[in-house]
Amino acid sequence: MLSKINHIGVAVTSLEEALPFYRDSLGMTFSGTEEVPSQLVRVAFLSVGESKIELLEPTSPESPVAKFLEKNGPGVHHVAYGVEDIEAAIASLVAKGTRMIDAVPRNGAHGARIAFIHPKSSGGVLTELCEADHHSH
Ligand code: CMX
Repeated sequence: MLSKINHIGVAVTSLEEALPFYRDSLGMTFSGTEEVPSQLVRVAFLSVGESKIELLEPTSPESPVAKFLEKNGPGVHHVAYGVEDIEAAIASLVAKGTRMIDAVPRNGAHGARIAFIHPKSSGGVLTELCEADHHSH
């Protein structure tokens, strides 16, 4: 069902302040920023091999990332797995009793379709399913 780890999300208070460590100190490839209105975040993408790190900055106090930062401070926020067919993956998880935050996929960054599993159903790790946009490039 899962193809690979697509990315790891890291909550930050400021993309500008967080970027130099990843881009300059760790030497990751920075491929730009994008606002994701459906998630109330602005994200910066960095890649290392075929894996990505997604830095997440809240765009509103209502953002789930703003709430996370308030409670925990900056740090690892979620793990996202690539899936070929997100509806099939959601249906299979629901059939096994998993609690979804998104029972219907939403639009994520880079034209991907995403859905979150509730951390109560995944041992405290916020887990995302991510179906890449096959038409993009
Ligand atoms: N990782 C692990 N646990 C988390 C979490 C996270 N990132 N965010 C919240 N939680 C936990 C809280 O600690 C809390 O646990 P307790 O009940 O034990 O205290 C529980 O989930 C509920 O959290 P809450 O603060 O009471 O409720 P929220 O209103 O913050 O809702 C959640 C939590 C997970 C439903 C919400 O944050 C959500 O919908 N997240 C998914 C969407 C998201 O994070 N989008 C941003 C990423 C954007 C992107 O990648 O494009």
